Amino acid sequence: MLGAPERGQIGFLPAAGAIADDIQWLHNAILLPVTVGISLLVLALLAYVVWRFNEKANPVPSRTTHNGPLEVAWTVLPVLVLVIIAVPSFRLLTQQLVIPEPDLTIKATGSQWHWSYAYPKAAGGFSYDSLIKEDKELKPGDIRLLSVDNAAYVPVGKVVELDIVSQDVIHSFSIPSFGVKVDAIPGRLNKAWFRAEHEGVFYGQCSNICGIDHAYMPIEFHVVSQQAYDAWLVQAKKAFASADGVDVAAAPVSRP
Ligand SMILES: [Cu+2]
Repeated sequence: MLGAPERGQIGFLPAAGAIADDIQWLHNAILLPVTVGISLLVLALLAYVVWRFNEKANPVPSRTTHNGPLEVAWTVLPVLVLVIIAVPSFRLLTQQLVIPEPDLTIKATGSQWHWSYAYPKAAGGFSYDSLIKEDKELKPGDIRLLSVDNAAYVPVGKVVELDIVSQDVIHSFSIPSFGVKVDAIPGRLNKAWFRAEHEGVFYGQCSNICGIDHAYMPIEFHVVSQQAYDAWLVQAKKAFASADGVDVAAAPVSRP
C-alpha cells in the first residue's frame, strides 16, 4: 500500500487503519451529504425568492416580520443537523485521544526543518534525524518532496504511540493514512497513536506553517512485518548509535 498522493487525485489518501477509515467515513457519509444538501437547499430558496418576490412578480411586498412556526423550524433543524454530526464526531475524537496500551512508543521531534525520531530503550534506544531528499538525491521509486533519507519503521498490526514535541517553533505531525495530525509544540508533549493494518509506505508533511522550509520537512513511515522490523532495528541500532555522539562508557581513555 502506498500512502502518497497520485496525479489528479482529489479524494483522501488510502486508509491504513481503523481511525483513518472512520475519518473518511465521517467525511464521505455524513459531512459531504450535509454540505451538499444545505448548499442545494439555500440555492433553491434563493432562486425561488428571486423568481417569486422580485419587483415585477410581487409589486406590493408583505409587511410580515415574525412567523413563529418558521422560526422554531429554522432553529430546531440546524440543531438536529449538528447533533447528527456531533455523535460520530465525538466518537472519533475519543478513539483518537484515548490511547490503548502501546506496543511501541516513538518520539517525534520537530525542528526547523526536519523531524527526528527516537526509539525507546526496549527497542534499542537510538534516535536519528530524518531529512528530505533533495532532487539530486532522488532514486527510482522515491517521491519528490516526500521521500526522506532516514524513514521511520514500525511493525504492522501493532499499537504505535507517538510522543510529539518541538524544539523550536510550532510544527504539526501529520500522516493522513494513519488518521494522525497533532501539533508539535515547544515545551509540551502531545500524543497520538495508530495501528496500521496494512504494510506499505506512508507519507505525511509538517502541517503548521513553521518557517521558510516548512514545505521541506516530510514524514515517511514504513509499515513492515515483525521480522522486517526486527531486522531494521538491528541495523538501525548500529547506524544511529554513533550518530548520537560518543558513548561515554565505551570511549577509550587517553592517558598521558
Ligand atoms: Cu514544521
